Amino acid sequence: MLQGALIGCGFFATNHLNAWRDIAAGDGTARIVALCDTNAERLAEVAAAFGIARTYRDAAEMLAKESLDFVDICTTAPSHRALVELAAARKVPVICQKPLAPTVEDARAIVAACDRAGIPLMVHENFRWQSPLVAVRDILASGRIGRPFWGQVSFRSGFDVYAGQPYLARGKRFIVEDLGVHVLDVARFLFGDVESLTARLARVKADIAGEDVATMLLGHTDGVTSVVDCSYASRLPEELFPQTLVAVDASEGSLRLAAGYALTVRDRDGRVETRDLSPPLLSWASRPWHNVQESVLLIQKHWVESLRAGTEPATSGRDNLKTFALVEAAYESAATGATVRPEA
Ligand code: NAD
Ligand code: 89V
Repeated sequence: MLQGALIGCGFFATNHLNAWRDIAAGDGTARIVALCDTNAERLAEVAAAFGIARTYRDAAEMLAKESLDFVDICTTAPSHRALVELAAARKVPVICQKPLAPTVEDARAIVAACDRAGIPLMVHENFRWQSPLVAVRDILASGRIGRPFWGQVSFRSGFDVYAGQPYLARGKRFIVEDLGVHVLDVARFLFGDVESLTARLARVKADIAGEDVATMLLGHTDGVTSVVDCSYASRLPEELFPQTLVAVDASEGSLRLAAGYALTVRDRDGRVETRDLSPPLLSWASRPWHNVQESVLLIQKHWVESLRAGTEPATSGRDNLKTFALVEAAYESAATGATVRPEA
């Protein structure tokens, strides 16, 4: 059984820990043996909730004392580089939450540190692991609707994300950096790498520092044109947080993943299929987060499989730099008004 430690016991970490507990109780391939958080109160609370006795307030001390097969970093971006570099110095494989870093320089330094140490790095970029989105990708790969030429990946909501994650209201960069990174990654997952990006951003909510609306036009290298749009300022008849909607038009058919995980496919023979792709509600999950929570379990299982097999995880650091480049390109395009060629 692989022995891991989790660093950062805040808002999102309980999802990681619940998923690790499922894995330990399931096929028993991995478990969390130690926890670290600089906040003593939070550390004690989470340690008690998950029955993890070995706790540390300093990651360097934990890495020195524990014999670990991996660390799972679930702190916010400003701390990622220093924490990954500590793990890399001890050659401990790393999972690091998104966004990988606050700057492209730090993101590249993180990937380089792991490469130099010869250790795997997986960015916890979990949206592409949501089962409805995996099902969409499988349909595209099957050729049932032919060759995609247009797509839309859309996340529009008015959900109060600031209540659980107050730091989201304070950053000069907000929706593209925090949520756009997921949705842009889904666009890459479905339609391939991107050669051009044009973006417009807006701030609608008055009392936040960054942008809460983004509309991006992507030119994919395989010829697909996609629209990726995100909003936390949309007051819709039905609140869909945190659903990602997808539309694809292809040479022989089309596909729509609509509200409520409702899939409609018109295939190359003109047949129309409708399917409910609602994700399961795991025992520890709660609506409306359950689709994200399922994806946390799936990406962590993938990490364990990759680590055991010695293969590169789907959202490795190297892969994630390409998604990170789209985030940078979006901010550059919005600032200059130009179409930008993303640089990984
Ligand atoms: P949070 O602020 O609630 O928790 C972070 C925790 O890390 C805090 O308890 C803090 O004390 C601790 N910490 C900070 N620096 C540390 C250090 N150097 N050593 C040890 N502990 C340290 O943040 P959160 O909302 O849980 O978000 C954590 C990360 O998860 C962010 O990067 C966020 O973007 C990401 N996130 C991802 C998803 C997803 O679906 N993938 C969803 C929500 C949040
Ligand atoms: O998934 C995330 O990274 C979250 C949220 C869905 C709120 O944007 O921060």
